[in-house]
Amino acid sequence: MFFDTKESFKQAFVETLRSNYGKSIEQATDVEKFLTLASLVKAHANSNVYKTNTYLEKQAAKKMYYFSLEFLLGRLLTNNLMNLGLYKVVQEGLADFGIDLNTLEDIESDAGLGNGGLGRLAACFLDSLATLHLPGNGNTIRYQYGLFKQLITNNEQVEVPDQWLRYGNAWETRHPDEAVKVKFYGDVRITMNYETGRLNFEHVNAQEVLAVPYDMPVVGADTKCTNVLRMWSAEASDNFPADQDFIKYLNSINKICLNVYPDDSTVEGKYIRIKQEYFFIAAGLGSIVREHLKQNPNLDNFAEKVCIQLNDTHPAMSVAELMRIFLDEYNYEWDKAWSIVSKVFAYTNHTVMQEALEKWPVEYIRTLLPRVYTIIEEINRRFRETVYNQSHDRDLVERTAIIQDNQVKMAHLSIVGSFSVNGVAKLHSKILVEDLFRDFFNLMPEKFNNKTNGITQRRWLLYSNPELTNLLEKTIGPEFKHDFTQIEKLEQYIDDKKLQEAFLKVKYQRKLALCRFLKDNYQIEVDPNSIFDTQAKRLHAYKRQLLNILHVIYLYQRIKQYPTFTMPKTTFLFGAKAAPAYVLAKKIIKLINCVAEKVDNDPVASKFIKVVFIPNYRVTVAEYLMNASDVSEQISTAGKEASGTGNMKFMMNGAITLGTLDGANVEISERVGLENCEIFGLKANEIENMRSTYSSVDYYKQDARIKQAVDSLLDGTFSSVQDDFIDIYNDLIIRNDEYFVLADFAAYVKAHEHINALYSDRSAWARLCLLNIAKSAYFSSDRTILDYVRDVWHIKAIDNSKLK
Ligand code: 26V
Repeated sequence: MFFDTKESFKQAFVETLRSNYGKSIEQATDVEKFLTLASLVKAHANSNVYKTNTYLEKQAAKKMYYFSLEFLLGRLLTNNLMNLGLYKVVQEGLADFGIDLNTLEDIESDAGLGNGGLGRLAACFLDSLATLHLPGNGNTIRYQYGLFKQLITNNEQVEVPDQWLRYGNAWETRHPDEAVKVKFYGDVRITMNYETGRLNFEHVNAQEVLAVPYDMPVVGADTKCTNVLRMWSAEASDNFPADQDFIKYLNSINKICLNVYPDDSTVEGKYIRIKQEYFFIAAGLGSIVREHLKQNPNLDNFAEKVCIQLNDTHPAMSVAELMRIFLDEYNYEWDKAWSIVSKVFAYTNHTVMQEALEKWPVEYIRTLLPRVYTIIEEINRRFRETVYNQSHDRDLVERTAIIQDNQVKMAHLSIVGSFSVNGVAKLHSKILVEDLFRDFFNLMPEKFNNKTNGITQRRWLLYSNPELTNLLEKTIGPEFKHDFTQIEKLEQYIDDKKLQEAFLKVKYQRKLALCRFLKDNYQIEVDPNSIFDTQAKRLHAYKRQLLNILHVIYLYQRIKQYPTFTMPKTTFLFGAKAAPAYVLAKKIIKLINCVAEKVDNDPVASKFIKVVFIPNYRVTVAEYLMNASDVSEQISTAGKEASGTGNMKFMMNGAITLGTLDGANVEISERVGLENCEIFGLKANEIENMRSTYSSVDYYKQDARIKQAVDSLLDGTFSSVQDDFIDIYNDLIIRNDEYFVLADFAAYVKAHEHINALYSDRSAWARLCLLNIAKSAYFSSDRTILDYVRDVWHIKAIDNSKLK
């Protein structure tokens, strides 16, 4: 039921509650009220989907599809109400019924369909695409469970299932009539077509799975343009051989969409992962091709109407699958098919970490996807030939091959099959062309480009930090809310003492909001008058949470040893999930919690420091945490963090970056100025030059502070369990500290001391924070999206006034 005023909302709410649940407001539960409200908002959004699609059909417009195994959406109610401009109407309407909108907002669970940065980036991109009236849809898996929920028990991470669908997903619509059949296993039957003189390839004896789409509207801000996130779910197909065990069949189908990134350390896990990857791209391509053929006589103009962004290599099999569709289903010749298919895909790389670069054993892909495998083989054969003809360099042919050593290299498949390859920050893209993909860059330099990541200022500033938004609006007017480049205007006011005071007040209010959140949800008490120094991101050795906690240990030891030691009271906040099979990362989580406990129980140390590990870090936690922080810890080993996006969220909310010259920190420091953030430590080239000669033991022996902090890992200070942290010790001392933690320790201590000095001058500090906000325009995902549109996608904005 449509509403756009308070009165029409109230009527729709009462009637829908009655027709959906047979209840009045007094009788309904909060969950029923939430679901009713969400259903009204969804209906509103879907009517805009209709308008958008009708317009796009008429225009025969080109569309972009973002293929990603992860979309870390978080909650959607606030975001959708705000973007639709209905927040106030609903808030006031509910208040008339005595219902607090915040209570309903808190019912919604996070859609945690992703691991971290890569998935959240995809969600920010969807928000910007719709807001900029651009036709860009998402394509992914409808996971039954999101990323695990993290509990901290006895200071350790424990994983439990994230039941995000417990109350159903209020935003989705199931479209069983648009299902696509996806085939696994079986054989390839090759027959001769005597009429055409060509070979026919058929995938036979396959296990067929039905991919059923669920669509969620993606609402833009102040526009009717509404895109769709299509999530695929695996179901049983009718086409099932009667002689097989159907329980086995059902079990294997259920595993495909069971959860985000199942453990792939086992053979079975790897098969499921490959199934997931093929499942969502085959379904996605199937429906895109079907859609195209409704409006076009054939696929000849496919690349003019469709562009597909591959979010990392997880959807890389798209290249081979689209070739299969062209060759086997629409009888294209290889060369013609390739000339079209290779103009459809663009690939984004998100990591240079060797362990994270996907390679699959040939045998797995051949077993699971026999026909697709033969196509990958042919792409590989032709590419090897091209490289050889171009270079006569057999080593180069081996290095760039797609199939090599009985493995399929998904990054190579992606590069060969795409017309564009990009990194996600300036430094990262430089490392791609100079190092990781150097050979490819030399062969095809025109494909490579950079697209520095961004975040949506709507979720990360306007909606989650209303106090700062109000202050900014009072200072520079409302234009920045629609055109974030206008935030630059703030720079002219940063010396205004009144504004500085007002900013510090806002920051304090946000600290109080975080304190309340921590108290209500985790019974954690934090002093809002302390410095909030935060590191929030996945736990990984290269991100160096270990450097952070070693520094806290060092402070603890100073406090205990020197009665005259003093420092501004600081709360060190951590939020981090470790992969369930990542033993070292889990130990670091335990260390952080053990240090937290030790400090809490020490009356002297807790005067100066407090350590907080926030359990179950997720989008909703980040919405409280980022804007309450004073210091943003971005301390990865230089050259390892592709971009980082948390760094941008902190900056936009007026926190000072304490970081290495890595990922987007480089561009943050360029924009705000080196003197207005705290950059420390070895640079990427210095790390590379040091790698062969580095000896962590030397640092350990020569710096008494390091020795004392590291020794405390073994002497029982932080755990009564014998050798509890010996793995961490060994990693630093015996395995020579792969991520240069000890090499950067001294510089890190100094950087903190400098930050403390800056913080003590409240007016100067506030000025710094305001300058950071003013310089954050570049890190809006609106800017990133416009860069992709200009250089890669070439899609056109919809004329909002024509959406009726
Ligand atoms: C995954 C893994 C998994 C296996 C163990 C090692 C390892 C190392 C890194 C990764 C990351 C995979 C891709 C990813 O999430 N990259 C992140 O993408 C963000 C958005 O572009 C970017 O801001 C982060 O810097 C980057 O780590």
